Amino acid sequence: MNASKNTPPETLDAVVIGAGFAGLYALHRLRGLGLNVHGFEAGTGVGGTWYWNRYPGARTDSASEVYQFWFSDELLRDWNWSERFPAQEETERYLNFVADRLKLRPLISFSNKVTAARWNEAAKAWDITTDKGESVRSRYLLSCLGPLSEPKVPPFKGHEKFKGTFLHTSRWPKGGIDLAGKRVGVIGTGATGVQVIQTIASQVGELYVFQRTPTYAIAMRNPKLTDADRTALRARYGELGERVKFSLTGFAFDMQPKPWAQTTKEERRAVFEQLYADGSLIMWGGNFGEVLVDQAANDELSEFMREKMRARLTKPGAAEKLVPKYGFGTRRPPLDIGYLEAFNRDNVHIVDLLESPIECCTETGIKTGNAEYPLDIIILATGFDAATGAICAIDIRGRDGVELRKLWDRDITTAMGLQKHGFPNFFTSAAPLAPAAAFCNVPTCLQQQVEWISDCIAYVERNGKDKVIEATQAFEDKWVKHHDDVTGATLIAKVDSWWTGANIEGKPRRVLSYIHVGNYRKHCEDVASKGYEGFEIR
Ligand code: N01
Repeated sequence: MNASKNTPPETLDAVVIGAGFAGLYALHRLRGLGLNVHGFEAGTGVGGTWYWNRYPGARTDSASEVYQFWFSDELLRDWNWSERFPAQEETERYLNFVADRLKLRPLISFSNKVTAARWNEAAKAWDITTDKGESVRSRYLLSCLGPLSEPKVPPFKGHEKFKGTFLHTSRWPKGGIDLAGKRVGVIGTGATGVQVIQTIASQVGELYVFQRTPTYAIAMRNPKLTDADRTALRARYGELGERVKFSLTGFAFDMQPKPWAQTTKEERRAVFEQLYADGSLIMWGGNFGEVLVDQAANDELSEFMREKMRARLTKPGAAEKLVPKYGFGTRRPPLDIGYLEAFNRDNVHIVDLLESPIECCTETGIKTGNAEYPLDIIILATGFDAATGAICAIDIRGRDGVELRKLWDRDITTAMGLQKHGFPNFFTSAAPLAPAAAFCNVPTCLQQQVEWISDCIAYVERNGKDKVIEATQAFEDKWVKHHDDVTGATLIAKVDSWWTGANIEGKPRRVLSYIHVGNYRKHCEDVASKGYEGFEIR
């Protein structure tokens, strides 16, 4: 033990799992409290989502000016974004820049995956083990695993027989893959599938897109930023940093101020056109609030979006397959750069799995109910076991040996997504029943959660006799009820998607994310201002 400079001491104040946005910030904040803190990261470097998702075309759907840390003037001053929606390489580079500036690397054990954590009541601490045989004891344990880190790999029959390359987008090799001239199959058309398909369509020989549910696509507007643009944006950082905090979705825009019922159809159309022209998620998070809860309002907006999509498709029959029937915004709508136009190409073929599902993989490709597709490469853009998957991949046992994954196998509940009753001193970010699980510009929500958690730990350090904090069952139940009341009133609750846990077989159904970033923040601030009401400190 303690052989390398990154090896943690065996007894720690805090352990942070994951070195993405949340993990890096948590290490910085907890070290700032004077705690002895250490991070474990499964990857070889920092970046989290932006380390793992290096598939062709990966980039943010959030504008760079709101996809960054707000707490440090120095970081804001010294980092120069090159475009409005930065690509994976740039976002990963940004997080490396942050890790270096804050001197966080020596605090992290890389290539070290936490596999188990057990609450030790006698020691009032967590006993944590990793796949590299590290074993440490820590008073606090923080999950900073991100909402979308556990890949969903559907058990396609016979996939092990396939002789070509078979991989999930979030496990793309660092050196890339030679796609030139190859016969490639992409399964899945969510935000990831969209980016892969639009990027590789012109590189591959033949591209077969295996689609089950079509996706909405908002044409992205992604200008390169000039020095003048950056100067103008920097001048607004203070204002933008405040706006993201209390918005609906953690972006620097909010829903339309005028109620739907007080506008005419023509006025609404003008608003839709204006939002669409921005080429960003303002089309979704800056639209009329009614479209999230009122079917008739949602139908009108959905039809507008369908029109926009149809106008981009030229092949006969393509629109019928590619234009969604479900309501816009009830699943996460991706931004795209030529996704729909890719289907106008002769080498891109849509395979409609609703007509004929995948039966199996063969040695040479994919077989559906009515055809066989010879392929060199199969790309799974099949998504993630969101919000719970990565946490449940760790064997976490709380008081009396209770297993977290067994609880969540029955019902997914938390106290504000920050703690779970029965798991003292275990804090979660991007966990269910908080906006960071899905319905948020994620860095906004992760920063808020890390700040709340670190302030809470500082409070417990000062006020707890044993320095132990745990959400009460009563508080957790109250939050779950409130969460269900808020989210159950939306159209999202009625639609199958990863947002409702419906993409994973057997996963208990619940809208995973709390809806309304600003309201969530107010709830969190209220709890803290009352001495962490709803949490027992001992
Ligand atoms: O995953 P998804 P994702 N057979 O779950 C299909 C964020 N993100 O990785 O809907 C056939 O959305 C599935 O079909 P269906 C963003 O928040 C952000 O694309 O289950 N198909 C669906 O089409 C996003 O929402 C960015 O019928 C199967 C697809 O696979 C989230 O990550 C970029 C299947 C999965 O779509 C997740 O997006 C990328 C099966 N057995 C991602 N199983 C940016 O910010 C699944 N599918 C830019």
